[in-house]
Amino acid sequence: MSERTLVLIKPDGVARGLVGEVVARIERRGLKLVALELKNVADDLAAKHYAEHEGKPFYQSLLDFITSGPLVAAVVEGPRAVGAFRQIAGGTDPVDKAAPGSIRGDFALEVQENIVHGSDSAESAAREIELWFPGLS
Ligand code: RTP
Ligand code: MG
Repeated sequence: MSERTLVLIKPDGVARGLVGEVVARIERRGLKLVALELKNVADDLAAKHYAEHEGKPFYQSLLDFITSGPLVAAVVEGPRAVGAFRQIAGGTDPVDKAAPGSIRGDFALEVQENIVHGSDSAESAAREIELWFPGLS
């Protein structure tokens, strides 16, 4: 059964010219793009997106980072898209958790500047897709 997930290519990924690389990996896996947009993110959207992290020590730094420059937001669709993209992305910490061959394991060194976001469950995906692409059919 097909599902959807929200992918962000974070400002570090865009600044480093990794948009094509990330999109190629998504498509190579067999997942389909159903929405794609370059965006400058307002503070309130960033805060809603990362609401689950409010109160954590890295929260303000994370909001500053995610609003620091343009990012690419995308909706990606396919069988088991949520888990498949998390696998392509690799673990949150690019050195201790992300395997070589994953996006983070290949391109990142720091836990915050880790190139991509992917929804962590079907429920998160539904919430995040409505936040970033309201009314997408
Ligand atoms: P994401 O939400 O961006 O897909 O990443 P994730 O599920 O792998 O990790 P999550 O725990 O949701 O954390 C969200 C983002 O916050 C930054 N972070 N910094 N300094 C820190 O200890 C720390 N921990 C997390 C990362 O950018 C992480 O992707
Ligand atoms: Mg997360």
